[in-house]
Amino acid sequence: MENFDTRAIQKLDSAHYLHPFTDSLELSGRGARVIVRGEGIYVWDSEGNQILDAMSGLWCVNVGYGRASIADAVYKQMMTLPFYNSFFNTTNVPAVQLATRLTELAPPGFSRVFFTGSGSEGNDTNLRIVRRYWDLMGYSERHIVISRHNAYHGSTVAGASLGGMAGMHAQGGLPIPGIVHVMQPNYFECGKGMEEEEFGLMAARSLEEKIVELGADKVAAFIAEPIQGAGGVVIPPANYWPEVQRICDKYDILMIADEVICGFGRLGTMFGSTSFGIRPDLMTFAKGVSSGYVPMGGVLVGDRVGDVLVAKGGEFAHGFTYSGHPVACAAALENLHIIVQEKLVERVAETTGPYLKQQFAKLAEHPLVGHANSYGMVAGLNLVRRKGERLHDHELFAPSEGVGMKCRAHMFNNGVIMRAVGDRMIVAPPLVMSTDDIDEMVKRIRKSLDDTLADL
Ligand code: PXG
Repeated sequence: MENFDTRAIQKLDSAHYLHPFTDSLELSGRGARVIVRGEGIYVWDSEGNQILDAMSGLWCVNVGYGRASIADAVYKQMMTLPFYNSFFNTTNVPAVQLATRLTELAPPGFSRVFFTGSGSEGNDTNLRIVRRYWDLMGYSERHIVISRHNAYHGSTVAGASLGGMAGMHAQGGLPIPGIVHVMQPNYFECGKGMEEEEFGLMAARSLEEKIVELGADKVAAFIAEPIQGAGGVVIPPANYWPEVQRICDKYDILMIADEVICGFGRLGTMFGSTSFGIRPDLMTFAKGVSSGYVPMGGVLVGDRVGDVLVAKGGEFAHGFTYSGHPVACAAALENLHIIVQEKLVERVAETTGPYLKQQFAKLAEHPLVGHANSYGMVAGLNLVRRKGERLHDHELFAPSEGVGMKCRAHMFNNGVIMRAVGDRMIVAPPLVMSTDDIDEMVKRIRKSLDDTLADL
């Protein structure tokens, strides 16, 4: 392997590179870990450490690292046509092919796609589309979008506003007007004193209460991730989504499913909405659509909205230079080919998803783990100081102790990457994992839990 001067790279890094969601001063003190290579489910750092990437990069490398066929598709497209825009009555072949393919893979009734460069831009696009839709329908008063606390919908001004992250809202006067938030269906954190089903209904009905409070004639849409990802892999109670769908139908509110994490096999279905019986009008996608090999995102537009935009809309004054970028589309096409060809969605549904669930259930026996759950290839476990009889009896650590971050550091040192959301440790591994790979991942996680416990 190539030799790297890690210190030199770190010095240049802290001098010139402002990282996303990072305290740059703190990072410059410790130096960033330099990731230099990936193959399959592993990445390597500049010191030669092999690390099992249980976060798929950032919830995106669904087909794993080192896929030559994607690199080949990208090379071929770059040499044929590296870029052309789709603005002025022009199009390009990969964009047409990818739009067609996505509508084939989507649930029935999604005939159209709007391309962007990221999930954030996808959700900005959603905000523009739903307001435009209601304008065209003659209800321009319907402009408010309801989202949920702790949702993550991106980091652009609209994306961060749609998201429900208090830390993001505190910086820069967000959310922008016309976006409001309701409860998240997080039973572990918010359901004390209630049965899970009772809590599920209450969380869903917080949406109905908000609609009634605002007036349904003011509400354009509800946006949500089928399972909240960055918010901590929040798997809702089984009765939550059916009730939310009922409420949206009752008040004729458009449903936007943010499939940026849940899409493309993560939950054992091509789109997470299908797993929960959600009937969205719009679906945001990014990440897994290209497995992160190149930036790509967009919105799958259901016919209720798409037919109106096209038939009544005239010009829709929205778009990006890189909407339908031919190279990104070529990468996504090959990535989707791999997902279908290798039956990765079926693998998650039938084999690795159930196996991951079993293994995480075993991790729940660890003295530090108060609760563990999973769905398809996302899973999380909650670190607790002392276990109680039931879910809400556990004694939690104080946030200031930073136990999750300490545990995350042990994970890195033991060669596995997990994400810490407070004291909830989460994984979203590549969908190409085998059951043996899951065993290896769980072994490294268990060792790191032991090391964290020894620290305390
Ligand atoms: N929607 C969802 C559901 C996401 O998870 C976005 C939109 C935005 O996508 P872009 O491509 O604009 O980043 C995301 C992104 C984390 C973390 O801390 C998660 C994301 C991004 C950054 C950090 O887990 N998800």
